[in-house]
Amino acid sequence: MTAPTKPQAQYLKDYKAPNFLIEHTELTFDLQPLTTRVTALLTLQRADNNNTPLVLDGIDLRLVSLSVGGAAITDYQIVGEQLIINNLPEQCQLSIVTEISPQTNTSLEGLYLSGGAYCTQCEAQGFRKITYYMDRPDVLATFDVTIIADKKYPQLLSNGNQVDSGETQDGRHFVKWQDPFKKPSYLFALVAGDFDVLKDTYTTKSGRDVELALFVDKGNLSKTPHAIASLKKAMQWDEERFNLEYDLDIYMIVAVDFFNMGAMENKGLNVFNSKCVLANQETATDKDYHTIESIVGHEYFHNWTGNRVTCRDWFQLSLKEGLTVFRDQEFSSDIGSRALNRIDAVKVMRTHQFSEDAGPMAHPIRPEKVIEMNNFYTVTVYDKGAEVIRMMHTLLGEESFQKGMDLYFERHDGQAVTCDDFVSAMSDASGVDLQQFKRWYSQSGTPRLNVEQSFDNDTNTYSLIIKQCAPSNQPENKPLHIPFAIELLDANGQSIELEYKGEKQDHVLNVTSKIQTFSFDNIATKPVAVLLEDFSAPCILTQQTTQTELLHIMRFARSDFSRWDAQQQLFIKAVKSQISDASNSALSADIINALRVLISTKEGDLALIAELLKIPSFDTLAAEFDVIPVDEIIKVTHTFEQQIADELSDEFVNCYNSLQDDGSVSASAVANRALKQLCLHYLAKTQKTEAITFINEAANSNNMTNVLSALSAAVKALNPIQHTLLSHFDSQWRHDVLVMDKWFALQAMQSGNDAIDNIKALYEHPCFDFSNPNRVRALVGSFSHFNTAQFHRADGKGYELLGDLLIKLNAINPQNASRMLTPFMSWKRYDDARSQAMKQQLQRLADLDGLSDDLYEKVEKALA
Ligand code: B3K
Ligand code: ZN
Repeated sequence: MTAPTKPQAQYLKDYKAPNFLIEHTELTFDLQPLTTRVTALLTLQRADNNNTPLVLDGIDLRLVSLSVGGAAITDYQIVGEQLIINNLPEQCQLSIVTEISPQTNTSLEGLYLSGGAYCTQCEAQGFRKITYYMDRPDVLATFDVTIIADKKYPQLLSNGNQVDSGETQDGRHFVKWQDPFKKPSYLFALVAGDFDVLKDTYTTKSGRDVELALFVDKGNLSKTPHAIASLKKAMQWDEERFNLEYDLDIYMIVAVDFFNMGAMENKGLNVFNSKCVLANQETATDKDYHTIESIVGHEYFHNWTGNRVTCRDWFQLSLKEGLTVFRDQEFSSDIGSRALNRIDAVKVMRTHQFSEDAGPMAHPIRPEKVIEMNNFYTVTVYDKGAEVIRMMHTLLGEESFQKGMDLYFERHDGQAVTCDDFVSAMSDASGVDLQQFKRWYSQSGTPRLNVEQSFDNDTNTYSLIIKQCAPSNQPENKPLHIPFAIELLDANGQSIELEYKGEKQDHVLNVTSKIQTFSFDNIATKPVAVLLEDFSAPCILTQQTTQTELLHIMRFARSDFSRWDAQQQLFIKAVKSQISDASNSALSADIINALRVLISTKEGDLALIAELLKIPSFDTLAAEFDVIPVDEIIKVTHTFEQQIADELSDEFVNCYNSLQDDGSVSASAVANRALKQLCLHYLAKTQKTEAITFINEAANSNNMTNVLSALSAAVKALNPIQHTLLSHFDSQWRHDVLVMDKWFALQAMQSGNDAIDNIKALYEHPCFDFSNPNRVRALVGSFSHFNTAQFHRADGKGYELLGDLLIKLNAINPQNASRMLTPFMSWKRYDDARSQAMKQQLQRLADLDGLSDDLYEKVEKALA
């Protein structure tokens, strides 16, 4: 027996421009579940001067024929996943006929048949599962696509504009599409199915009418208005803020049930996971509404940042993803609450991204080595990538940033480019030197900033000494250019004008060296400093701030984000202090009073108040420790929550009663529900008679936000009412799998000792399906991420459950398996017993025959 070959890594440094161009691609699909025939006609043009062979990528394809100008080609080899053709002329039309089997393709990559529809997913390298091709983002071609299928699939869709349709001689039908914009293969899409369609139109700023079409499974039309309204908002926002208009005559979105991620920005034909499209008040929560709006926006914004200008190679993924996340965050902030959106983004950074950056999968936002590209659609490339764009925005200001965007499109429209090209456009348009800043693209790890403050009473000078330290896992890192925003507050909570020696100072400090001092004078008394205001850089900040100072910031900072940040610090300090000294067993009266003021006065944004009353998540607290004290964190947060619930129970009842809910999705109704939900969360932990009344009332409402807040409060508080509520929910919603995902997620939170057995029993539930990523994530993903006590059980049974699942998913859907593996990546951060038990599961995977590249890459790094 020969040992399986080790998957090969690709390196950024090895990039070579393609030796052939594909100027035009014609594809004909004859759709059949087990044998779909794909005929590809590629118009090739040699791009080098050597007689190098044409190397095409292909996986799981049956080659039927290969010819040039009608003559069969014999001078070729198939080696592994490549088709190598020798001695091709300078220019030619290459015809390739292959066969594939969509029905047996459970990887949800390439062309697959599921939920009764044919669908494709080509990013990053799925096109090679459809036909032999130069499946790389820097090969751009125009596409003509003909789809032939049985009439039970009335809608046959692809990119661009429909140019022909009709019947075939054998009673089937066909549709032909042309996409006039050159695109790489990863943006190709095909969908064939029987859908309901919601149609609409949008008139662009320059007066062009664009047809909008949203395709959903039959019977779901009532759940489409929010997505289409979101699309129109996104189109208008991109015109107003970025001066970018849509370019084709039609924009289509198709919602499918089987999808590996949220959505995909294929040119003119977005494919969406149905959970990121379908919503009405009965079935979707306010959070779902927000997510849908943001993802619809994200995919739409890709039309310029990703499609019109794309990536030269996959190492540059953040070029389109970091930038597009920045754009979608700005969209959500402009049309909603900027503070809440910032809080959400920073939570993701501080929990998931910082932990990725500190663990075995740490990579710069522009990675340099990749085995399986799908493993690099990460919080680092996306969210840290967006923070890097945001820092440039902070350094340049909105006006210059927009000039940079204009220059970027002027230079690169229709091209496949690099992150360096983007930074050059920003720097050239603004005159801001971004040379040192570019290190953010090549250095991984989270920089630490140690800040010391001093105040000189004699000169009325206040100084900040900022030390920039390389992350401990990247000791060689060079100093970064960090925009460090601050606010100084006086004793009355007023913001102090920043000046030094008679000159005004900007509130964004340019930190560029390992150690730097910034001084401000003309300050009467020692100020309270709000540091890293709005999280102006993705860094870990260490500072000695007292509880009194944090309460002052929480009350007075001009940035609502920073008020929340101070609240987080207060709780983190309290949790740490209790863990290190059990005699500090309660939150101080000052903290409780600050919370009491918030809930009683209800001043400002109610959704923000709800955030200010939440204890930091397990992940946020875990990030504070080198070795995560699982049991202690669970115990202390439980104690603190109980204290807040008991001491403020009257306030929660009053607050709950005072909040009106008109059932709409207006910002104020959403904020009201958010605060009601918070009240319910605490009240469920008390003996208040109102608690059960409120829970029942919310659980029986016809608004899913209220229903779920009742169920979740009951489950988390171990309130016996949970059993009746859960079983009622199951019988009410069994017909709607997306709603049932919420139920699976609640079931996954069960904290009794039979939690693992419950989950195993739920594998048999009629709605559960291992091949559907939504189901798997709802049940086992929620368990491993949020049911901390049971997942991290001392007997290792929680880890074993995940290990068993990963082995199963490795064969069904490696991409989903790899995503589900994440909790094991930080195994070294737990106590000995837990880390050994997690390692054992990783070892099981390492020993598995037929381990996918996706899992191999992460398991190998984790165990290294
Ligand atoms: N570009 C896609 C993600 C593709 C993931 C491939 N595994 C969605 C997005 O970021 O918009
Ligand atoms: Zn994206």
